[in-house]
Amino acid sequence: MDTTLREALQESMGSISHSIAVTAALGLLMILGLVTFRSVMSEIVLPGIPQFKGVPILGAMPIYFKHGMPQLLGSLIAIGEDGISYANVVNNVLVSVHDPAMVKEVLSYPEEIASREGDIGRMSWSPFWTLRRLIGESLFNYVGPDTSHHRNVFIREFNSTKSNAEKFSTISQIAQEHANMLTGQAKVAEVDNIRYSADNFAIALWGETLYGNPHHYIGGRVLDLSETIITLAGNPWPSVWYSIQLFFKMVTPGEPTRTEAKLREKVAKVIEANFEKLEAYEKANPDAPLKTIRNLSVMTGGGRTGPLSKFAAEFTNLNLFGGHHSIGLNVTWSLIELDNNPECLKKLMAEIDSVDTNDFTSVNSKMPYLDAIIMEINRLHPTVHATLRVINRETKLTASKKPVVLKPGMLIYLSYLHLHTSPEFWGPDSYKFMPERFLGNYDKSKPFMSFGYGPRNCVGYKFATLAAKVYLLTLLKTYDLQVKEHDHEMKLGTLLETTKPVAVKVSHRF
Ligand code: HEM
Ligand SMILES: *C1O[C@H](CO)[C@@H](O)[C@H](O)[C@H]1NC(C)=O
Ligand SMILES: *[C@@H]1O[C@H](CO)[C@@H](O)[C@H](O)[C@H]1NC(C)=O
Ligand SMILES: *[C@@H]1O[C@H](CO)[C@@H](O)[C@H](O)[C@H]1NC(C)=O
Repeated sequence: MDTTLREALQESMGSISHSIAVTAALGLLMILGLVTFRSVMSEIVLPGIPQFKGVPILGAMPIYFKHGMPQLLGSLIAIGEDGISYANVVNNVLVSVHDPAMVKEVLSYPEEIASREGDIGRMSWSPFWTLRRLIGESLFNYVGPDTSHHRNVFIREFNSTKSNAEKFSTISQIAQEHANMLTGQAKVAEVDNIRYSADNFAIALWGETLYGNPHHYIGGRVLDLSETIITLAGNPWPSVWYSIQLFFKMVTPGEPTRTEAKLREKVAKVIEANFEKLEAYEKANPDAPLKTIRNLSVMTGGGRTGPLSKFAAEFTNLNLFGGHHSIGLNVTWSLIELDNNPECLKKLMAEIDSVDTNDFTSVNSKMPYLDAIIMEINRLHPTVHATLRVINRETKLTASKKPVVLKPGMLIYLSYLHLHTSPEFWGPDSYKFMPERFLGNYDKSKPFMSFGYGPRNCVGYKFATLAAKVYLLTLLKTYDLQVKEHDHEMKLGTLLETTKPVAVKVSHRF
């Protein structure tokens, strides 16, 4: 974690140092009676299901607060042989569901039964509340009748072959510009962290596609903001502080705290600047096709000029959270694995050199080995490594061997990473990078959900995949890449990160 992030986190904790914050928060919760021995210790809320007890008195709480959800989830998965286990943390019940059939069942629940945030009156610790306080409403937390209309608008814009074909030349052009930037005029360069280059590519791509602003990445403001938002959204502390402030009636349910409001102002500034770019672009190019944010706005009731529709305005904010790092990390992991697996790289280079990579149809549908590599990267290193749902209405988990009744307020955590990598589902080679698994008529019964599953799965799959493919193949076509260190490991933050920067030496191929 870099200093900006740490600062942002500390700011969100009211600038108190970490350990004091932990002690103070625990003390407060105890005093408030929110932590009772009953809830922390051992109340049996799911009879017959393994419960993670953690340490004496405090239960699973220290692990959750100190190490975060991914670590707690690891401990829960380790004890839940039948695909389910749980822990109590303060007055929350965290359930890990990690059997493929059960995961699919939970992700298929209609919103009346489960949603990402749960009931505002109950105010769960779902991190999606934090996300909403930081960026406002978005499709992520929508429930209700507008949802499917909004999903369809996204799908038409980002998940159709036709709209991707229209975006292809922009993607290729931005990818080449950003690849060239790695060395400037030189033949060889040392890149300290290829992830930042890939993130900047993604930011520039969004800037150009949405607003006609390919310089969106310059100054690092967008990268900083989006990193802060992502980190805060995956951290338990904002939820803890929020619940304390709620208790003292210092905030209105759902409204941001003062520090969160400051971050929102920064978000608003970035968006305002982009909107100015869009209007300038539109004035200068009155007959050009609509930029994507305008298109989204028009499709949802906005005008061809002037303010954006509510839907489009929400997406401008959501865009600061999603789509940058996921693409950047993706490319980063691809380079690491290709560097470790030279025979795969060789096959991929043969494919890249044998097709016209300037042609959309070739890239989209005639590069099976590149597709297999992207799939295998998504399997082994799914950027979105976990998600959760909050139970809104009591329901039976029918896919479970033992009877399980999920109750309102329970937080159900689902680890995509576990489903993708456990030898139980993928055999003894499950941790090996083997793109060949995804060639030809491969077995589609294995649990593979890097873009989610069910009614609230990802609406940006095709665009994201195309962008990652094009950037990766542009890098490989332009350079020989040498990843400097060979001991990169996964770090489970909000997204799936690397434990350290990924330095790469790039040398022009020709
Ligand atoms: C590599 C890139 C990406 C990955 C790995 C990814 C992954 C995911 C996953 C796993 C979910 C489901 C989360 C859950 O189950 O709670 C999701 C949802 C979503 N994604 Fe993506 N995504 C990517 C790129 C994009 C892009 C480019 C867009 C832009 C349109 C996008 C927009 C969304 C939205 C709006 C949702 C929520 C949909 C809903 O609630 O109905 N994603 N994404
Ligand atoms: C990488 O991108 C591909 C395609 O965009 C996506 O399917 C995958 O989830 C991403 N994986 C990583 C590790 O970022
Ligand atoms: C918006 O984009 C979609 C998908 O690319 C396209 O079919 C539609 O014609 C565009 N709408 C406008 C108003 O440009
Ligand atoms: C997006 O397209 C892919 C590939 O065609 C498909 O598997 C996926 O279900 C689509 N996603 C949505 C939300 O429509």
